[in-house]
Amino acid sequence: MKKVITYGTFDLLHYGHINLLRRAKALGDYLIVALSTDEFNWDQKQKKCYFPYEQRKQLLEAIRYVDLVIPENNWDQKAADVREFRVDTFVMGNDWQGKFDFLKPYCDVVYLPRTPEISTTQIKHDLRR
Ligand code: C2G
Repeated sequence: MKKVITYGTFDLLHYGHINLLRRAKALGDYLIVALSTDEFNWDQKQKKCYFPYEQRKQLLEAIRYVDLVIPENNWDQKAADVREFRVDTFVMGNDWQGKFDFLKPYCDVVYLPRTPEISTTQIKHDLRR
């Protein structure tokens, strides 16, 4: 079984996220999503989520491409996750191009093109108008 992992906040879930998850799953048979916790988002990413972790987790678990959701508590857990879950491929959108190449000794590292013109930031901005 070919296992894929990806990381993110996935707040205000949108079709850009779904495009990423669909393509990530297509790279294997089993997709793990490491979902940024509320604390990690706030302390390390300065992101205030609209939906708390449990609700973002519930949304992700309802997606056909997603097989397992685990917490992302910090920036430094990726190599351990790859080993613990015997991951074959690490996937991120290419806004992270090159940032996770340190994982190459442990697994394939794939950066996929982002979906243009959609982001959680954009959604929040548009809703404020
Ligand atoms: N994404 C995308 N297209 C968009 C928006 C997002 O392909 N229009 C991708 C991002 O590139 C990322 C994933 O969807 O791979 C999740 O996006 P975010 O929730 O914004 O994730 P981020 O805050 O970048 O967290 O340790 C890594 C971090 O947790 C990544």
